Amino acid sequence: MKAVKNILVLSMVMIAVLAVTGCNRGGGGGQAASSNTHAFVFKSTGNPYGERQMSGFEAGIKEQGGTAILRAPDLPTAEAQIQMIEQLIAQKVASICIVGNDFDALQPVLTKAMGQGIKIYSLDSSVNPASRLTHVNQADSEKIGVTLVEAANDLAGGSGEIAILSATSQASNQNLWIDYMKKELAKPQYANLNLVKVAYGDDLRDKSVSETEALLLSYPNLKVIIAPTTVGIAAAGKVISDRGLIGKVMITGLGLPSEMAEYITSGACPYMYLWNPIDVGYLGSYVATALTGGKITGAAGDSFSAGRLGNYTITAAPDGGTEVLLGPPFKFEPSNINDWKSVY
Ligand code: RAM
Repeated sequence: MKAVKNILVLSMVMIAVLAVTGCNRGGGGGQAASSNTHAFVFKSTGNPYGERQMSGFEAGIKEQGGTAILRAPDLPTAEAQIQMIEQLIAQKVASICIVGNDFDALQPVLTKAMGQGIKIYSLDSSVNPASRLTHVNQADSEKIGVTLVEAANDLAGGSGEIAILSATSQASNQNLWIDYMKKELAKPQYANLNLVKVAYGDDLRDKSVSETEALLLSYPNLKVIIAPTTVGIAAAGKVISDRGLIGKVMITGLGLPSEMAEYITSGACPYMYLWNPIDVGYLGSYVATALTGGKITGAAGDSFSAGRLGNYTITAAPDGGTEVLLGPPFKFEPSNINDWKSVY
């Protein structure tokens, strides 16, 4: 009897923990949340980059005495995120941080949320300016595009076929970076670099593997794959390594050091870039409380303090909205990758 009681008590504690942390398992709609409950909706489950962003967000909210609700749909679609946001509106959360699966499609549900006093901002993958108060941008978007073209040019030796392996075709962060890559590639100094295809692995491991294989099959002379997604670059690194193509086809892009260390060391990916995804989420948590606490409205010029990261000022974003910029991207290469692979 005592054992049964213990199990019951344990189950109740676990249910309480799940309700607090959100996860995707508990916390259905309808319950009233406190004014200090802040939600984070990522693109999809099973993405280690997203998990790190969420852990930074949760740590930041907790350190400010609030409650974090973490959500992500099984597949990276706007429809699934719309359902989640409807639930969060019913739960009366104070703020929602959205990593958008579409730039425009979430506008009706996000404006509905804002109409009910919920502070909405995007992070990582932006939603359109009418759907948000501000956006937390991990790094300057143009700089990312330019840097990745410079890297591809360097690895290709100034000429030949290159391809891009992206996330979903609707991902606004990847699409913006790709637009800047195309603008850069149009410059005369890249006249001998030929972008043959933009493929979409949807930030799903298996699809990213099969899209890489299809690229290799269709373009036997391919020299470089740029993957501006951590899921895509890790999948491409694996395919290149498994097929013995190290040195023939080179990978670069945006990757997690923990997933890419072996490919950077082997030369499959001579170098790549990223920022600290834990810090992106942590910065988001301070945007949440600055908005709900009335310290900022999301307008350009607003300043706030972001805990251990210091002070930030909101600036005008290229899309006509506003944004908060975390900082410059960092280059990972053989000489430093071992220092970072256990950090994120
Ligand atoms: C993937 C996601 C995410 C992006 C990183 C670089 O994990 O698409 O949105 O910022 O890559």
